[in-house]
Amino acid sequence: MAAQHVVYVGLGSNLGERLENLEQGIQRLGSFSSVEKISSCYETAPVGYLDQPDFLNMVAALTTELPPHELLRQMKLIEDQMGRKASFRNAPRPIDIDILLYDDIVLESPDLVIPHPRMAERAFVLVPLAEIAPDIVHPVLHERVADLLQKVDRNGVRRFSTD
Ligand code: PH2
Ligand code: MG
Ligand code: MG
Repeated sequence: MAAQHVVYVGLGSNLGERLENLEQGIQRLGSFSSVEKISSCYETAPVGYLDQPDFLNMVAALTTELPPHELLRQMKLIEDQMGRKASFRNAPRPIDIDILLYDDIVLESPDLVIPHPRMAERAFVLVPLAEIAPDIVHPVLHERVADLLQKVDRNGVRRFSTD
């Protein structure tokens, strides 16, 4: 059996039925990985390009045999199948799925950088990630996720009720 890798992915949606989009995204991840943990859902103010609707964000822990670029390809397929249009960077989207951490690898290639280069600045990533993996150590910054979270402003990130 091929080795299993532990991967943390961030999911975001700010178009259409946001919660359904995230749930469908998670379900589709299950076709090539085992979804081990899912964070709560958070409603978050847009970061970067501000003139767009609020997001729902969550983080999932997966195990998979897929190597990083193959995992990326599968995640892009989900985004395409779920109607994401290629437009401008940070544009509103029904679903965005990003690899945050992949085991403790450090990878810099033109189309994929792991750990995700902006994860340590983003409360919409760190709040849900700290909920399911507070003790994971960032392999470049060598700091725990819970400690990284202490350094960011978490205004604009609030629990979203899914009942
Ligand atoms: N994703 C971005 C840019 N800005 N802001 C929030 N709140 N949530 C996101 O998922 C997000 C964002 C680029 O992918
Ligand atoms: Mg993103
Ligand atoms: Mg993305």
